[in-house]
This record gives sequence, structure tokens and C-alpha cells, in this order.
Amino acid sequence: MMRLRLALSGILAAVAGIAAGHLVAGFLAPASSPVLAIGSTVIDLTPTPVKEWAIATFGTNDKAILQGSVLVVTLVLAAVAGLLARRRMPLAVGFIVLLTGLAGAAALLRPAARPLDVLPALAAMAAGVATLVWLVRLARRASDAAVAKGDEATVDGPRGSKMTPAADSATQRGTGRRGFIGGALGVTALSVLAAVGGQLRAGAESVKKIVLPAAADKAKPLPTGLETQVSGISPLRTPTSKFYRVDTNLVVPKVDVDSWTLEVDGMVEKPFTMTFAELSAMPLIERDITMTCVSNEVGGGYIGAARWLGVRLTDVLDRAGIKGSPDQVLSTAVDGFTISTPLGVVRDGRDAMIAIGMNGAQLSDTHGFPARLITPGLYGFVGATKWLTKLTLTTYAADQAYWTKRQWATDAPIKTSARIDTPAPLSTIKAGTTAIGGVAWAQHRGVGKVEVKIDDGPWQATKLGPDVGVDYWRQWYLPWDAKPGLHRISVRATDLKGQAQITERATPFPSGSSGIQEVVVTVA
Ligand SMILES: Nc1nc2c(c(=O)[nH]1)N[C@H]1C(S)=C(S)[C@@H](COP(=O)(O)O)O[C@H]1N2
Ligand SMILES: [Mo]
Repeated sequence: MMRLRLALSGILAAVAGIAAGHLVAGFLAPASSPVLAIGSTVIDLTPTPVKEWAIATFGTNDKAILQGSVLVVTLVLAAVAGLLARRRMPLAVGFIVLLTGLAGAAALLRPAARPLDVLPALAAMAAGVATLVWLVRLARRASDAAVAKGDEATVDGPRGSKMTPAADSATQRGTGRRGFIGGALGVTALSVLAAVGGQLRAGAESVKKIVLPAAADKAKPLPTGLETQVSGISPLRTPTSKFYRVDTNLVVPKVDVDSWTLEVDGMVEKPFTMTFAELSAMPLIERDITMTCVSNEVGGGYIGAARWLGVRLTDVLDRAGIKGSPDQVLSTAVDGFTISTPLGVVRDGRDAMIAIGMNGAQLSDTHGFPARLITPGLYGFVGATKWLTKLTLTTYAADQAYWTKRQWATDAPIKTSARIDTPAPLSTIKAGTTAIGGVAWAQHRGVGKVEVKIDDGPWQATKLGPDVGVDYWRQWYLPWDAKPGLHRISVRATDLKGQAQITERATPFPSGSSGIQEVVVTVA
């Protein structure tokens, strides 16, 4: 019983600390909340193969699973601290101080940390230590009372307490037990309040509504997509709410657009800093571009097509004037995250841009408000910096970005690929006339044809949807007279130069997946 109470004291001390830290972080900087700060540090320190495994295994749940693991490990360690507190209170307190100290160090070592970011960990330390000391005292009292009654074996309980008159001991035992239970419930209730408060406060923060200027160079109206003819095909434009999100952030940065600046420095003639008003006053282009994540598996969903509004990246770089021979645009986000993009790619005439609008609206906080990079033809990790705040012209020899330091490719063109949207893998469909359909992409080269193979039949040409340019994906479909039985459907895309997609299987690391998607369906 005593052990249970002690372990519970440790666990509740951790819960109180985490909650207090979360509350303070809600007011200061949500990302400095202890569990989140440690989680972010774990993300950065995780070796690439483990991260790939986590993304492949857990998908978009990977962040929730990481935070859950940090929480569970913390609670287990805290339970140990609680058990230690019985005989060695200073050691137990030291343990809590160490744990919260780690959280503080994690918060302070984030690339864009400010000194104040240590406060949530200090709050956690204070609340954790106070809770531990108090609950352990209550646990001792409960145990002493029980021992007095002879209910609990004495391990280190004062033998002398056996002298307590038996008449008093029942009440004493009751009071002792009730004292601990009351304390534990009180700590739990306060912790829930603090954690919810911190969460509400952090969530209440939202980015400012802005009015975007019109594009000087508009995109043509988007044609009607195949989704109106073939149900189940991805819409020609991905609604922002359905657009995939991939980043290393446990907490989405909510950037204050009025104090936001874009700095351009490095190997330039005239380094400068501009405000959002200055950036959006530059000539704006509007482009339909399909983005893809390098972590997208064959047939996967880390791809989205949107209309982007922004300033040509070369317009901004030209304003600074290139000095020497840089080969890399190193871009930095407000949280210190970096991406490197080959300068040659940026300057080869493609529509690389600093986007401020997506699908007719300002960027959402999750997609990089107020400004992000978009580089047509490159995977997001080498060209799509969200929450952009700095562009540095440099060389790959001198500087490396987040993923390049982790052995991912430096120049990573999106590989040509095709996906079957309908019929769904392993689904059962009705025999008769139906359609096989999906999307295919070969950004910056353009999709030339898409072919489908059913069972061991020949590759058959599919009908392509509207052409929205080489940087955009292409919908496709093939009418199919489905006969009963089990069928295998494969798809392959070929770009406009006649280059077919790579059929050899490759994992996303280090430069994107390849291989043919094959879907098995039952026709009944
Ligand atoms: N600041 C920042 N920008 C980032 C990332 C990131 O982790 N942090 N991830 C990149 C990756 S890997 C991809 S695929 C795209 C995804 O953009 P989206 O979330 O808007 O779809 O953002 C890129 N930009
Ligand atoms: Mo990505």
C-alpha cells in the first residue's frame, strides 16, 4: 500500500509539473511546454532510419505517438522517484529537478529559443517538487496510521508508533488514508485545470486575417476536373483542409505578421530585411503547383495540388544581388528549421516563389503563414520552407540544412509516379462497367501518358484529364468492364519526354520512393 502511494506521489508530481509547465507555456511560448520541448529534441536527435520507420509505421500519428512515449517514460521515471522518496527524499527531489532541468535545457536549446522559454520547465520543477514532498508526507502519514493499527507491515515505519493507543488508531488510519486520497485528488484536479488552461490559451492564439493583393500575373481559371465524371478520383485541386501537412513541429508556429520580417543575407551585394507589407507589394504571380513530400510511399497521400500566390524568389534574390558563386539558397524558418535549395534550380526559369497565398486565401498557420517557399519540381524538404524568415545565399560546402545534415539528398527532383484512387485497394466492387482512375505527376517535366495493366494483360493507355501545366498533376481514368473474381491493377506514368517512371522499388530515403503501385480488388 505504502509503495503504491509513493509511486502515485511520484506520478502525480510529474503530472502536476507537466501541467504547470504547460500552463506557463500557453502564455509564453507553447512549444516550450516540457513534454513538447523534449519531444522536439527527440525528433531532432532521432537517427534517420528510425524516423523513416516511425513515419512508415505510424504515418501522421507519429507525432502523437512520440508525445505519448515521452509522457509514459516520464511517468515511469517519476514513479521511481516517488519510491525513492520514502528513504531518500533529497535524491527523489534531485531526480525531479534533473527531469525538469532536461526539459528546460531542451527548451533553451531549440534553435530559435529565447531565455524566457526556460520558465515552463522552472514552473514544472517547482510544482513537481512541491507536489512530491507534500504527497509523500501524506503517504507517510497514511502508512504510519495503518502501521499503528497493525494493518500494514512495517518496512521502515517507526516501530514506536505501535505504542499508539488502539482506540485512536482506527480514526487515525482513516484520516491518514483520506488525507492522501484527498491530496491526490486535489493534485489531479488542479493539474487537469492547468493543462486545459494552457491548452486553451495556446489554441486561442490565431494568426491575423490579412487582405492579399491581386496577382499581377494571374493563373488561368482551373478547368473542370475528372472528379465530376469519375467518382473517387482526387479533385483537380486539393482543398486546403485536405492538403497533407508534414513538418518537424509539435506546435504550429503562429507568426505575428506585423513584426515578421524576411532577411536576405550571405553571399549577396546588399543584404536587406523586408516587412510583410514590402514583400506583398512586390509583383505577385499566381501558379498551380503540385507539391509532394519525399516521404510519400508509392500510392501514398503526401501529395497535394494547390494554387499559390507569391513573389518570384529570383525577384527577391536579385534585389540583394548575388556575390561570388553561391550554389545554395539556405532558407530558415521562424523556429530555426532550415532547408537548402540548389541555386541553379531556383534560377533555371521555373516558378520558385515565396508564397503568401494558397487556394485564394492567406496561408493557414499549418501551411506556413505568413510566407513560405514553393519550388516546383522539388520535394518539399528541399524547397518548401514554411514560416520562412531568412534566405541565405551560401554553398553546400559551407552550410547544410536540417535534412541534408541527416544524409537526405541535396538535390531531390520529384520522381514521376502515378496513383490509383479508385477502386480502393482490397475493396469489393460490383461487376459491370466501372472506371479505374487516379492522378499522376512528373512535376516540371509534365505527364505524357498514364497506362494501366489489369492482371497479366497488356499496358493500356488511359484517358487524361485537363492539362494544368507541367508543374501540376494530371488526373486519368480507364473505363473497365469488370468481370467477377480477384483482379490486380497496376499503373505507370511516363513524362512528356517519354521517360517512364522508375519501376524498381525504392524507399523514400534518401531521394524519394519509386516503384509501381499495384491494387488488388474483388469484383462480385
Ligand atoms: N519550417 C518548416 N518548413 C517545412 C518543413 C518543416 O519541417 N519545417 N517540412 C517540409 C516538408 S518535408 C514538406 S513535404 C513540406 C510540406 O508542406 P505542407 O505541410 O504545407 O504540405 O513542407 C516543408 N517545409
Ligand atoms: Mo516532405
